Amino acid sequence: MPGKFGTPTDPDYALRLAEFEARIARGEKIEPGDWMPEEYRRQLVRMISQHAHSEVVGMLPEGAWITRAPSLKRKMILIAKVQDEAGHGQYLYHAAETLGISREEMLEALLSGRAKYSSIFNYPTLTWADIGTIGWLVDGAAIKNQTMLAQCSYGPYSRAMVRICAEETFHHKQGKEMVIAYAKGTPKQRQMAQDAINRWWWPALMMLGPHDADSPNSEVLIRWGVKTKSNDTVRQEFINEHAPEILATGLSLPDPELHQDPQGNWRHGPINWEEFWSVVGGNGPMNKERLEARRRAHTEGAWVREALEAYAAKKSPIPMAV
Ligand code: FAQ
Repeated sequence: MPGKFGTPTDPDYALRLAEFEARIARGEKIEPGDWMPEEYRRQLVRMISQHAHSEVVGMLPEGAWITRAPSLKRKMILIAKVQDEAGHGQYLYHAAETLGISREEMLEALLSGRAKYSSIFNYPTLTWADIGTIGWLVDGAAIKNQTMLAQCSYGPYSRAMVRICAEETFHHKQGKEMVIAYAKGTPKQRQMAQDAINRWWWPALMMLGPHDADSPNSEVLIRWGVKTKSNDTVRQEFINEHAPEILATGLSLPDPELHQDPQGNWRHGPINWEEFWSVVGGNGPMNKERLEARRRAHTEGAWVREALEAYAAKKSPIPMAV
């Protein structure tokens, strides 16, 4: 149930805001129906809907390989993973709906190209080794970000994150296992794994968002406990875990400046933010194909929505308005 969304022109805004911020400071969760600033609601709808779209669009690069998996075991794992991503999209659309936006509005924003989704899913999956690499790097980056968001001040988003992180941990492990197997495999497998790491490393760093100095939303999100860490902090945590593990397999990383500093942090070379903003702006290698695939799925799935509505009307004791 949507709550009351306060704006600075409300006579009691300052008082309500102080109470709201005190609740967050005490570690309480904000729940649907509670008073909240309209800007808090807007930021959450923006982030959660983008996140939901990312999960659903994120099914496409991996889904393309289900029919070409090299073994029954790998195929079963991949089907389960792609299905999990659909489920994550569902949890997240539900979480956003608690803020008074409808599923239809969110989908319309995605299909019309107005909504954002993660930059990472606009890159192509060229070989089977990309599937393991997405698990290790993309799910690895997603988990770092989402474990942080599991602490988020908005109850429904925080609880969705806890469930999602549990499943992403499996995604991450299967990817890591696959890349390690190929790194120890035949020269061809090793070459494929290296090529995939070379292509996904930088986009994985970018998916955690622009540098803190170029992140206009971070300040208010951190103030209200939505993000509890900055983009650069999460990125550093991701690199500190993944760089040494990948190097330990004997594979290399495509960053000649990568090194560990005396404090133990793995420092990276310059990120190509021009490429990032071009992808975010709709001009990445696969942006058009991804949106086209989602639009096609929506059109071809119309009969499922109609069937569900007809079934609900049949079951409903009160005749539904058509
Ligand atoms: N792509 O001010 P900030 C996954 C936009 S799930 C596109 O720093 P913020 C699971 C940003 O929206 C991956 N746009 O923004 C999986 C903003 O524009 P706006 C998705 C981006 O929100 C694995 C502008 O730049 N995860 O991978 C990106 O504070 C495998 C300025 O940026 C989430 O969505 C980007 N990478 O921080 C599924 C987690 N980064 O909206 C399938 C939730 C930034 O003002 C297979 N989201 N922008 O017009 C977040 O944690 C945050 O939104 C960040 C960005 C950290 C992504």
